[in-house]
Amino acid sequence: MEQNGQTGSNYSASNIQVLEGLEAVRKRPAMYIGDISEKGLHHLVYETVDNSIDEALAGYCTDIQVTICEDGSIVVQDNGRGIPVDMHPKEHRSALEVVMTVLHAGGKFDKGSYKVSGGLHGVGVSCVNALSTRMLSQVYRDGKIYQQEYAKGHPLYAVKVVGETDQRGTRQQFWPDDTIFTTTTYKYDILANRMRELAYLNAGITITLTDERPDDEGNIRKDVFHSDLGLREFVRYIDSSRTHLFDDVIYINTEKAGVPIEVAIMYNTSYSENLHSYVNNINTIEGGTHLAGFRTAVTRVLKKYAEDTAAKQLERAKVEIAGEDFREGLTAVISVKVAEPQFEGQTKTKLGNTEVAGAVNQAVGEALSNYLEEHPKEAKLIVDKVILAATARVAARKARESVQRKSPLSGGGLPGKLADCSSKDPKECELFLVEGDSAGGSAKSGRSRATQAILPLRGKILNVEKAMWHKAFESDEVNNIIQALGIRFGVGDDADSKEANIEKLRYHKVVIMADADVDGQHIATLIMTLFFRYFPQVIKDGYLYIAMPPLYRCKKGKIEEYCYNDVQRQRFIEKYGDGTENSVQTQRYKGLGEMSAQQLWETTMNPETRLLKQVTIENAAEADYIFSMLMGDDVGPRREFIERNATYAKIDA
Ligand code: 0RA
Repeated sequence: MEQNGQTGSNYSASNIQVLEGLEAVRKRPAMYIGDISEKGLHHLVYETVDNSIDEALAGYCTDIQVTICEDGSIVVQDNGRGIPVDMHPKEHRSALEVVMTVLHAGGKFDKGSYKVSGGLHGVGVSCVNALSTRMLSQVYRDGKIYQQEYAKGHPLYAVKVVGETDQRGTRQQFWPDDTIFTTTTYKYDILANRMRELAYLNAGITITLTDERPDDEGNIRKDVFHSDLGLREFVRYIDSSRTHLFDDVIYINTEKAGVPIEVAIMYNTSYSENLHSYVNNINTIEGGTHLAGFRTAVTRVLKKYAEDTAAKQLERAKVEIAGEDFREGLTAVISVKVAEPQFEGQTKTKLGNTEVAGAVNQAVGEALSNYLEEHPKEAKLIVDKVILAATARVAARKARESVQRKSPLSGGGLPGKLADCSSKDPKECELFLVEGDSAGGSAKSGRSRATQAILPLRGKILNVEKAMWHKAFESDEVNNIIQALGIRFGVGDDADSKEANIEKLRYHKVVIMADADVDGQHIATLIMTLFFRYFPQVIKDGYLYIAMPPLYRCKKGKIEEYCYNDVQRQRFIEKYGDGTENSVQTQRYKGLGEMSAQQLWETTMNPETRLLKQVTIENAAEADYIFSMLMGDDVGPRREFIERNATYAKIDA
């Protein structure tokens, strides 16, 4: 049965303009969804889920089911009102078809929700449609099931009724186009992290994620994400491996100047500041006016409170307190809804709307002063911590200065252990941080001297997750890394600042090169922790990498190949052996030290043949949680995480 009296044959004729719109998406997909790699692929799901979240925020939907199907397609189903299917007055087509085929058509049904203009999301489900070989939309409404299918965004027939139902809602299924994306394999963990985040950001909604692709043991995975307390539970989750300064979550949920503002704050005994900010459910990695408003409020209120209640203590400590001291050990999630957000910055994740700064400043200021007045015991713990932070910050500067005095550095202020490259153009320079002196020696003789520098590291570097700020600057290995990179702290007026300045970064590739065993992974994690906590900008700008040395050298007669994982080795055996391991010789590399300089160059350092993994922060809140969990005191969750993620553990077993 045909809805709307239209037939398939004369159907697409009047819609040339629409199809051109979707062609543009296929021609330049990156312009619409960021990129065509794994990231863009997962974006298709976020885009689709966003529409269901909007329906939930409008108050009509409580459940969202996201399923990775066995055939690699994705289903997003909600129990909302269902996308309207009636004739669109201007377009002369079903509203569903307009939503599915017209760029940005979602806005035409504006429910007064906070839609995103530009930036990452909000491009509309029509983009998902355009980038899928096939898409199937079903609407459960008024007792009927309506349906339309598409190929690369083109409708295959007019919306039709295919059955009856007593359900309500929308079901979207799509098959991502493998001629567009570099990969079409969905990763459960990436989706799970975003769905968890969305559940925390939108209290009350239940998001169920199911992976129907069986794993090695034939099992499927499923998680139900739901949070009644929203951001209050989110900060607890992020800080669950840290020791709380006190148990309370300071919580703010209000509206100022028409801006809905939700903030949850926890203090812990660590030495880092962990702020996670969102605008319309989008993680604003680069911060912006909402974050600035938050920081200003915290500094203003705590400073006044400390001066009013702890004047003597401040005098005795003899240190000037800086803004960042008020935020040491502070974890906060800040979520605002902005009707017309302006996104700026390199990755368009920095909020530009100036009116939001004042709104957040006021909201947080009021709530925080009230909290301090009503909770003097907790307030004192915060003030003590602030004074300790200021003292440690000044000690850190003194430690840095004394290191520089004690060990006059080789020419240009570089550490003696560094074998630098001859080029001085950071864009083409690479620094290898190499585990152990012997591998360091091989790397030095194997490298391409013009562009590759080597810094050998002695064993495990300091775990900065557990160390106070100034301890890091007393560590030789940490100082060597900072000096080799050309990173400076305390630049400009604020000589003690903890904020790293990477303007003079000397290498645009910093490569962690560690053994492919448990110890090597630990060392790599320690180094990543240092970068993540002390100079995260290096990671955000895409400069940090991990070298992937081969695990095996497989040999059959004259044919020799390096294999970087077990799958490659298996392929070699199948291709050249008789299918069993016996005809093929395998050398397993236990460490970098077992390779000659020539082998190390060929397999791990030569830009033509090597494999590098780029370190990225996909989801900062999750990274924050994982680092504190991996590097903190709690053994249980760490073991669980390692068991689930460590492939090398299987090899070594
Ligand atoms: C506009 C109006 C109405 C529903 C929706 C949009 C809607 C869109 C999506 C996208 C995914 N799930 C959705 N659920 C609902 C309903 C208007 C009405 O019934 O009065």
